[in-house]
Amino acid sequence: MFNVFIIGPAGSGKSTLTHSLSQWLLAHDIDVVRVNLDPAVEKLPYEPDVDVREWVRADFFMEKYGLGPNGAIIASVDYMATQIEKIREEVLSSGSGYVIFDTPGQMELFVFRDIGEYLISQLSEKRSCIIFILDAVVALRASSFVSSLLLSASVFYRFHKPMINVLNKIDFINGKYLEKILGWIDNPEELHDELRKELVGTKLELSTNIYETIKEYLDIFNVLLVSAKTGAGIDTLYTVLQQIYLGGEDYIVLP
Ligand SMILES: Nc1nc2c(ncn2[C@@H]2O[C@H](COP(=O)(O)OP(=O)(O)OP(=O)(O)O)[C@@H](O)[C@H]2O)c(=O)[nH]1
Ligand SMILES: [Mg+2]
Repeated sequence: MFNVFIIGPAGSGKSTLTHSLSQWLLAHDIDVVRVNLDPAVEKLPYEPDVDVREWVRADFFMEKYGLGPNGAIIASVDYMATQIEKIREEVLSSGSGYVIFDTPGQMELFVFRDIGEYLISQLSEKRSCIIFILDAVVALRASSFVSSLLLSASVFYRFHKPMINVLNKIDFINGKYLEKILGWIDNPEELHDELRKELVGTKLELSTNIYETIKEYLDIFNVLLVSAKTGAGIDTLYTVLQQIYLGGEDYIVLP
């Protein structure tokens, strides 16, 4: 089994990518198990093989304890931990091949709490990795692109697993902007130039320090361009996933 956790900010396309990556795998005769780990989602673009809502639903905590949406997700994720053995067993008995985990929408309630780290460690097999999604629509400004990469870096810092960054929704943005983002990825000095145009004073000073970190991060981690909607870039994503699968847990650096 190769476990792939899809993590990213709210609305970045985690569920849509779970759908399109699994469709791609199935079309290439590769077994796949789709796991929904979002206790609050109402509608999914795919039919999950394992669905955490079978054990825990955020709306139950809202109704029973009068919690708001975020409080209910925190309570659900905590409760999920008590059910982890059952969830794990169901995942293990659902098939082989790729196991794709679609994670909760409010990533900070899942990723940045110890319980999220515990859940992912309990669900990780020997071979596992993270796909981190950056939303192309959010990344149009240099400073927003840097913020998205910082978020990605903090996910890597948190889990220290092989990780692939994907810039999703490339179908949605104008070719001219896409070229610009590609320029930032391939030649971070262009990103620095753009930051200098966009920011002034203390903000620029701070962002220059942050830029140095991001530059190093981009040296290690490539960013793949995909569209979960049209399927563009999924074949390259699969190639990189296979490299990680064959290279094992030590395979951090991407070509
Ligand atoms: N144009 C375009 N839209 C996309 C793409 N991927 C996702 N979307 C749209 O973005 C919206 C959010 O997609 P989801 O897949 O639900 O995103 P998510 O990260 O699972 O959202 P939460 O779980 O609520 O955080 C939906 O309207 C999708 O149709 C893409 O590649 N291109
Ligand atoms: Mg989702």
